[in-house]
Amino acid sequence: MTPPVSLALQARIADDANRPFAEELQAALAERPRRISPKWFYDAKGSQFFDRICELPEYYPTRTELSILRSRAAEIAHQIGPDAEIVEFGAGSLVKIRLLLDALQSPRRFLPIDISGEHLRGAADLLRNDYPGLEVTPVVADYTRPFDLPARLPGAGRRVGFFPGSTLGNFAPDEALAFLRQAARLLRGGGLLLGVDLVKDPQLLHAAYNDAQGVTAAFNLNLLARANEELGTDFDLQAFSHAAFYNAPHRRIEMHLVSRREQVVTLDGRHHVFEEGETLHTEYSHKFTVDGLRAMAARAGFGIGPVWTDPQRLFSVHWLPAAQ
Ligand code: AVJ
Repeated sequence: MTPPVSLALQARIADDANRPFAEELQAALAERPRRISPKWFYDAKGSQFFDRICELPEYYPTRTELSILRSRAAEIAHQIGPDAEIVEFGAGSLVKIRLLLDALQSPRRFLPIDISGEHLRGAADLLRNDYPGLEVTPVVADYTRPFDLPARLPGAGRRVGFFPGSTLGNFAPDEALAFLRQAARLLRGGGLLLGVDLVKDPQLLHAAYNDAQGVTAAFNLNLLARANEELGTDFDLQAFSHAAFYNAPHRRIEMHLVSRREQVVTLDGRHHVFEEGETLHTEYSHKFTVDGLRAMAARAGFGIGPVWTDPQRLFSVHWLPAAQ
């Protein structure tokens, strides 16, 4: 029988789990410009909003990447070779990894890496059922920090990373380079299959992050709702607006939450004044050229392999071999 857990203990457990979010938000509110990592978008509600974004008519990246993976699966599998160990950065979409696994010749092991153990275990269980020959080894880690992988299986083929969805674009440029350097080290002798969004007509980009139904706005504002629920902040959701725009010189969409009036927000007894029009920056979404991405990958220690795009060149999937 599970012993009853007192309310006080439950509250302490919750506090411990929420401390990283509280600390990062406190720091974000104190700095100028105010900036918080987009990783805090993804509580249960935020993940649901993101799933809805992927279905929006304006949001082309998900369906375009899926169409590339579907139509090029055989060529991708040929680059990767037999008996591979697949390392996914983030316990991502089970649709995308299945497309890859279905095309590969006898994949040996799947290692999804995610900061949330719960999310990971769910994803791992679902895959184990459908791929009985595949070993599934979840790794709980923050892949933006240094970490190691379990030893390679004897007789396994290449170790191959999978990083779809243009999540690389969420990093600042120096963070993206650091991530790629770590990936090149972890994947030595194998390679990285990387999906990134491409530079394009700013109007198309703008529409993708300012959808008519307002789902992206709700996704952005949910960060404040989450803080109110988990950390006891007093953000007035009516007093903040979603703002997303294309910063052409930096080739990125920036998402912000803009204060509609002067207001004070309190977190753990500390007061933070927002002037009218002051923002909390919540996300970068960098857009790449094929050559620019390849140049960054080369600096990180990768070789250059084939790139696959859709006919409109909206999105790209790169095979980046990692030196031995
Ligand atoms: C798919 C996580 C990279 O930058 O497009 C979608 C998330 N943000 N709409 C992206 C997102 C706003 C996103 N990532």
